Formats: sequence, structure tokens, C-alpha cells
Amino acid sequence: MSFLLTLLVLALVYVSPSSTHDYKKPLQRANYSESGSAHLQFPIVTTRPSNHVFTHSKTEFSVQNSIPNNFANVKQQIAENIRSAISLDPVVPLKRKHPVIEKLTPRQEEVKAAFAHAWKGYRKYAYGHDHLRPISATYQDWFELSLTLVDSLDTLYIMQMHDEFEEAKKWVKDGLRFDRDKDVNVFEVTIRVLGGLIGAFHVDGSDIFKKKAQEIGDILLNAFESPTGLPYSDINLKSGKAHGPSWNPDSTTSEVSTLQLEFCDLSRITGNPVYETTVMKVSQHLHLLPKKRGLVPMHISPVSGKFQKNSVLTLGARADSYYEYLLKQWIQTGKTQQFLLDDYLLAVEGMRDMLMSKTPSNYTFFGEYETYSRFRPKMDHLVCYLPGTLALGYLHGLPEWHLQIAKELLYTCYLTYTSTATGLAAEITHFYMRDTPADADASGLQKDMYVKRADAHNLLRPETIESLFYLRKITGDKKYEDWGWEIFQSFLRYTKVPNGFTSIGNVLSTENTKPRDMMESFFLGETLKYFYLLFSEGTPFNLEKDWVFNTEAHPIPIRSK
Ligand code: DMJ
Repeated sequence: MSFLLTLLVLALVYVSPSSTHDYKKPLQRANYSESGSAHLQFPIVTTRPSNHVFTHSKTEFSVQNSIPNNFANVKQQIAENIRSAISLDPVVPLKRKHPVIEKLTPRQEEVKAAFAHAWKGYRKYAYGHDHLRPISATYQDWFELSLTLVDSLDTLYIMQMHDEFEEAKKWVKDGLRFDRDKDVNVFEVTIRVLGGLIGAFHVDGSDIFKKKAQEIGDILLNAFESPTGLPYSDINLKSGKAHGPSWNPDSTTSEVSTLQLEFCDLSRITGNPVYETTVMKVSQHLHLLPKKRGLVPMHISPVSGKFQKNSVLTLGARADSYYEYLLKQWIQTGKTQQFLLDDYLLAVEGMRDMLMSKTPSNYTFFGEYETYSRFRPKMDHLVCYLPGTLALGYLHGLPEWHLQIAKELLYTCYLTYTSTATGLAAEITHFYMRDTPADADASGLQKDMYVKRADAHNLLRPETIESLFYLRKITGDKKYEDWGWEIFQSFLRYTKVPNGFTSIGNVLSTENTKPRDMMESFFLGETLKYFYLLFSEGTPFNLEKDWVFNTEAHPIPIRSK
């Protein structure tokens, strides 16, 4: 009898579709009380290192980087806690079908046409390779892992390009090989390949994707064989031998902290806790390290386990997704891991107090701290993921001021597009600060921001579109969709070429955009997917209860427990 009941429950879990939302209304915000630790289901070490430095001073920089004396004991405790956490929380394979969007808006039709154009070029000239070179009509291989194909699987599915999806699935089954004598970056392969396969598994349900996800997951596990359990940045696919890059033995902070959603989900779908145990140890390790008001340096040693002392504090390259995954992991694990939330809340305060600044016209941006207390008023395009993350936190009950900052920063991100001749943002934008005004003859947005020639490229990156999607759905404000539409037109005008879309070298001139002959996999996996979801009236992904996107826009189910 109990067997039949279990079967019935499992059947319900498998077939129950997540609800489609009417996104003309904003999403329903969760209730979250600051004493939310009542949700905590198992013991977690929350000891803060005694030498944690809290200071409001913007001029002091150096991160106190000593490991607490009792670190070995604490690590032992962590290992025990993780063991009990895993055994208390049995891994239940989880798979949900989702409804696709039935009726497309005219703007979605245009995005789908753009995606179909990009796919056609990839299929004709680069199928099974990592990237399309759309101008020379050839391909580029970085890891020889069919990056574009795997990164695009769930987008193909969501856009209902059935034939293309089935053809790609067949390629995954017969053509995707992981036994090459090739060094690859663990982080990139996790977010694009493991994430892509998991996302495809969750939307389509085919075991082909699960099997391949497990195959690559098992190889990547070797990267964690370091003295501290922190992963090395690179791994040889064939030998499983892991190491740091030749120019720097350390990993970046993003590289060690942006694997957790994917590995935890792999444990869910395979029923094997090893993936989750391995990455949760890394999270716990990071939790215990001294930080600067919750902010982390951008390099860390897998050998010593410490942050690199004189490394930059930034929300951009090499640290960005550390903050994103604190929040998303907390959501993914059913809000049971309080330490992740604690670290996230502390970090957002640190960002506000140490890195946030204003331009002469009062636009909000986030700068960087360089060694020896130098605040640099520059922002990577990558930082524009942050409004989306802050808004997602607000949706899950975090403070209203997070949403306020999200709105302000997203407006600045939008202005980094409208301030250039092409209407496309540069890789890095520099800002004038309120107390150091621009040249007297600067006008319009030039009073607030400028782009250096060396940073004037656009790689078809998704971050601003991603944030527009979150803000549109969470606030219900249509202006975000209109901003996105404006940006989409600029992409069509200046990056579309006969065989696809290309990165460009110069957003500052409409005459001389310097096409770079490269279509990155994230353009199909992320940028066009977020455009498509941004312009939808409904969306298959319920962000409140069911889904969280990994940093490469692959959908992962939220655990109910
Ligand atoms: C993507 O691969 C991911 O979003 C990653 O977190 C950082 N950047 C690229 C796209 O810009």
C-alpha cells in the first residue's frame, strides 16, 4: 500500500506542470522574516572568523586574510554537518515538464527569427563545434565540447524549434564526446555544458541529457582534488588531471563559487549525493574566510585555501557570480541554508557602502577597489547582472532597498547602451564622480560616463537583458520591456551579418564597428533567451516557487525542501 502511495506521489511530481504566470501582473513577493532561520533543517556552522573586519570607511582596503586558529576543527565540523545534511535530506530525483508559451507576442516573433537566423549559420558552418565565426563562415573550438549546441538546447526547446531540438539531441547522444586530451576551464564547462545538459533535461525530460550530465560531472569532480577541496581552475578531460592556469596558480573567486547550482542539481537528478557534498564543502569554506564587509577578493588559492591578499574588490569579472550564487543557492536549496543568505545580505550592504557611487547627474554605478585603497569609478558590463539578482532577492522577501538599488543601477546599465553611437554598451564603462566633474565641454551623458578605446568592444553579452527580464516580471513595469526592445534593435542593426551575429570591436562608431567574426555561445544560450522571456506575456518559468536560472540562463528546479 505504502509502495502504491509513493508511486502516486512520484507520478504527481513528475507530471505536474509548473504554473504559467500572467505577467501583466507583477509576481507575488514572498514573505521573509529576518529570523527566517526557523526553516533551517540541519545544523550549519555559522561561526564567523574572529578577525572579520567591519568598517564603514571607503578608504581602508586590505582584507584581513588570516585563517582562524581553529580552522581545522571547524572544517571537521563542516564535513560532519554536510554528511548529516545530506543524509537528512534524501536526494529525490526531480524532473518537471514545463508548458511552453502558446502565443508569441510580435516582439517575441522577432527574437525567435533572430535566433533562427543565428542557428542557421551555426548549423551550416559550425555544427558540433564550439562557436560560429559568421563572417569567415567557419568555426572556432575552445574546448571542443560543442559549446553553442549544448548552450542552446533549452532555448531551442522553449522557442519550440522542435526539429532543431531533436537534431541537437541526437548530436548530444552520438557526437558529444568528453574523452579528449584537452585542458578546459572547469567553471566555463560547468555553467555552459553541465548547466546546458541539466537545463535540457529539465525541460525535455530525456535521459540522454542526464547521462551526459553525469559523465561530464564525474570528470569535473577531479578538479576538487586539491589540499583544500577548492577546485583548480583547469582540468584535462582525458586524464582528469587538474591544475591552475600557467600564468597564475590561483583560481578566481567566481570559478570556485559558481559550480554549486549545477552540482547540487546533478545530485538531485542522479540520486548520488557526491556532487552536492563536494560543492557544499566549498561554499562552507568560503563562508568561513575573512572578507571585507562581505565582499571578496577576486583570486583564491586552492592550495592554501586563502584569498589572494592584494586582489581587486569588484562586482565584475572574476567575482561577479560569487554574489549571484549565494542568493540562488539559498533559493535552490529551499531556503534551508541560512549561512548563504547571511553572506548575501552582508555582501549587499558591503556593495552599497563600499562600491556604490553616483555620477554628476546622480546616476548610480558600482566601482572597484584596487590594492592600497584606490577606488576606480569603472564598471564592467558584467556588473549589469546585479539588478536582476537584487530584484530576485526582493521577490523572495529580501529588503525593499535592494529593489531600489536594482532600479537605479539598471537605469545606468541602460544608459551605457544609449550613450554610444551604436546604442550598444561597451565591455567597460568609466564614470565621472559627483565630486570630480567631467571636462567643461562635455555634454549630455558624456558628463557622466565615457568609454576608453581599448574597452569599446561588445561581445553580445546578456547581463543587461537578463536584468531587464527580472525587473519587468518582478515590478510589472513595461518600460523595461521597451528599453530591451530599443537595445534589441541596436543588436539587429550593428551585429547581424548574413550568417549570424558577430561581436564588434567598436561601439563608438556606426561607420567603423570593427566586426570580430565571433558569435559566443552565450548569445544563443542567454542573450536571446532573456530577450524572448522579456517580451513574453506569460512565461513557463515560475520564479517564485519552481525555477532558478543558473548564471548561463539554464533553468534549474527549486527544491521544495
Ligand atoms: C556568461 O557565460 C555567464 O553569464 C557568466 O556568469 C559570465 N559571463 C558570460 C556572459 O557574459
